[in-house]
Amino acid sequence: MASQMSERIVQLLNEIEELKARREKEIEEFRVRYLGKKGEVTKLFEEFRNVLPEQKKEFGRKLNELKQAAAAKIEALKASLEEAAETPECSFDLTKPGDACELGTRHPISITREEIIAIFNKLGYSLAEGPEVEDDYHVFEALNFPPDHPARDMQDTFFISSGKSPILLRTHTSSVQVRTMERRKPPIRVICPGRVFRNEAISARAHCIFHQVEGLYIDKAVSFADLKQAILLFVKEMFGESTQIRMRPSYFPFTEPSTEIDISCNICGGKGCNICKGTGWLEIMGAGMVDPNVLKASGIDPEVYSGFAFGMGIERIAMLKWQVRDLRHYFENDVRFLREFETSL
Ligand code: 2NM
Repeated sequence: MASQMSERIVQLLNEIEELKARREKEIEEFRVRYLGKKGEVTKLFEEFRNVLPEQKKEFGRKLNELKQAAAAKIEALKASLEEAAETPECSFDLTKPGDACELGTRHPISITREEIIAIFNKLGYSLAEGPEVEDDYHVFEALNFPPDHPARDMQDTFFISSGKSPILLRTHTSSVQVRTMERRKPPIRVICPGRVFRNEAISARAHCIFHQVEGLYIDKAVSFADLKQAILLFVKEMFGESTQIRMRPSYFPFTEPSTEIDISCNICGGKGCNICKGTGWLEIMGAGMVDPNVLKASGIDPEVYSGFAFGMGIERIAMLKWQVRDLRHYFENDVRFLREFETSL
């Protein structure tokens, strides 16, 4: 009798240790099977009565151990089931918000270009664009450049093909204005933004690729006074109402007379500082009355019409507006530089 009970206790201990449950219902079934009123462990307690008195102590201890082992196993199964319920099978929580995706910023050249265009749009200028790869005629010939002009030299211009009518990268966007004059009758009011290319060594002040905006206004009786007023209005919108302009005589093949335009230094207000090198003035663009030869070449009668044109480098305007010290920043796209313009979106 005693050895039978011993065997049964060891058997049940092993059985209980092996128990596995995936549902709460299974755990309850185990409890009933072992610890219920008619359960296996309960049955052994009933048989305990028949155990010889001198063996009662030992069997009592063994039985209590079995009962505790069964109860502990059932508790352990319940706990692991609860834990499993808290850790879903799919480790992705699809309801969680995603990682924030950082937004880029507008490039200062784009911000400046759009601001320039918007100002001239208000004055009635519309946008015109043209090819970056051009022919000699539209970049030089039609713009009154003499055959031996230094800009036509390999030193200054990137040539794609040579020969009688070379193909090249435009050195200014004036070629777009030539194409506009060829196609359209006056009145013409266009603004031409675009990339231009010059064979120059890269430094803080020069780059072989840069951006220009040029403007052209042709109608009957357009005068130098109209040019001056248009530029003054642009400058006040761009750099502030108190900005002054000054015009210095200059020379371009495509305009006569020609002028270079300065603005009063927006840093020192004209008193003189290290930005304006003590002069109180900053050069911002070139302009002039379109040469009659240029009008004639594109089929516009200079006896009937006159016009003015101007051109500026976007990099330079942006440099003056935001005190950028080195032109190379615009081309390196270092996010620490670009982030500076976040608020200008
Ligand atoms: C400048 C300065 C002065 C200019 C002239 C023309 C055209 F096609 F009408 F003749 N377009 N742009 C011009 C005039 C450009 O840039 C410094």
